[in-house]
Amino acid sequence: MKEFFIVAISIIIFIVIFQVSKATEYLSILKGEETTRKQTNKLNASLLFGFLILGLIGVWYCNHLYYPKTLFPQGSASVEGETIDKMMMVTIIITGIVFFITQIILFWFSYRYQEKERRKAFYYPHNSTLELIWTTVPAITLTILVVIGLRFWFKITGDPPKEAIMVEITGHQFGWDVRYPGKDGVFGKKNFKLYNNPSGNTLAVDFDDPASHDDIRSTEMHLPVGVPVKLIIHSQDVIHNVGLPHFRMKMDAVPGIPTTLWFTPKYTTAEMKERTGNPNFVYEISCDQMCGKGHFSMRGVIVVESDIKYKTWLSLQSPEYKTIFKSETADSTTATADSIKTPLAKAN
Ligand SMILES: [Cu+2]
Repeated sequence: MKEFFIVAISIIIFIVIFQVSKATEYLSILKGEETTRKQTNKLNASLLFGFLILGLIGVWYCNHLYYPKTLFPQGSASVEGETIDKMMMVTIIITGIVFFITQIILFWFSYRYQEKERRKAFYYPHNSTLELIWTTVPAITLTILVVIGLRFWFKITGDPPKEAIMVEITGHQFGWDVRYPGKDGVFGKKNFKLYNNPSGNTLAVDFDDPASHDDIRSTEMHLPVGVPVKLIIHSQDVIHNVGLPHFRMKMDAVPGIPTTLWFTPKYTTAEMKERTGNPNFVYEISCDQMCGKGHFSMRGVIVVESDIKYKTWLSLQSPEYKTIFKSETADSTTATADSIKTPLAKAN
């Protein structure tokens, strides 16, 4: 609330100053007085200088107020995210230096070179050397930044280390479903035609594929700490986005086109609770793509834990196949592919 009033008061002060200067300007035009015009000019020059000082204080104050509330001071919770933080810092430093130099010069010049008696403007229309410098230096700098970013992009969307685990995440309006490949390490095939809400097969898994029989489905994602994880990302309806701010990762979930991304969690959820001093800390999956009226509610949770805890959790999960075909599997432990398919075919 305090911040709101500070912003509101700043805006009101700005509007008042703007209106006063505008009124003074109109008055001088109406009166046609040379002295009033000169006074207005002087006032404008001083206001511009004041704006520079206030602006610089504002930049410092906002940073002081809001920086601790960002996720930056926590550091990246994934090994790969450290590179993102470094790239971000380099970009902020480079653009920050340029910002301060250009803004200070802009407002200082407006004040320093205001209209004065017997002062004549210096005519300086062109300088090829200067133009060459301010075109090539930013072009080279941006190219270097883009190349570093692209190399990183190819890394995290490429093949993960051999020991990586695979987790599938599917977005829908409005929530996330997570699937693990089970003991065989292979995901069962999917076919959108098999989507069946009443039976619970909303991920459209083809249960004719034996690889699907040990696949585990969950609404919460559990990950072991220190082990690379490759996310295979799907969407069932519109474009969503798997946003993992603590890990500095995000990737679009596109219907029909699976996307991937891998990273290595550095801290367990319990460690993050200590690091942040927040006993309620959870790793969050936020949908980073406006995907409809319930977009705000697409919050998923990732639990990062020790390898043992992760394996224990996984072993306690019942495969989706068993959950969906409870009655069939209870009758016969050797359910055939046909008997599995029947209830779906009937429901279709
Ligand atoms: Cu979404």
